[in-house]
Amino acid sequence: MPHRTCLLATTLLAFTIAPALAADRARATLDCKALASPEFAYDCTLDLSNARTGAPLEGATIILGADMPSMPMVHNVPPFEFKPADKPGRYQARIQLDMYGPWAIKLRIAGPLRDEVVAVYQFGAEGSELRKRGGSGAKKEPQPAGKPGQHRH
Ligand SMILES: [Cu+2]
Repeated sequence: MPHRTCLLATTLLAFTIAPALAADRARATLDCKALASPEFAYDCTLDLSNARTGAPLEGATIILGADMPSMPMVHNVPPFEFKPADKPGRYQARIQLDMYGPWAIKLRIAGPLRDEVVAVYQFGAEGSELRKRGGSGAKKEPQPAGKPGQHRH
């Protein structure tokens, strides 16, 4: 048997097996509704599933961290922990931010799988709206020229 054929077969086998060994990722859908008071407080519902199989993630531990991508280190929002809600894969948490605007929400997930999901949501008087699904390397959004002061404290 020519050595080259053998090597090719081994390579193909490795590629076939690789996806099954890859760590599963979580798919997270976050929806927050503003409370009447206090200001900047939200009731958040999180639906978690296995991104590959679509199966709901039960028994997960989820810690939410929030920061403003345009102003790192300015806000000091404590982490919030989600509690299981009314259906499999659903969790809820009450969070307290300190202003409206775009927040990078980081979800640290442990339990049935381990993952970290980051996305930017716009938080306003009604609730949250997904702006941008993030990877791990948070890219800075270009500030529109001649429109400063969008982010005042
Ligand atoms: Cu801010």
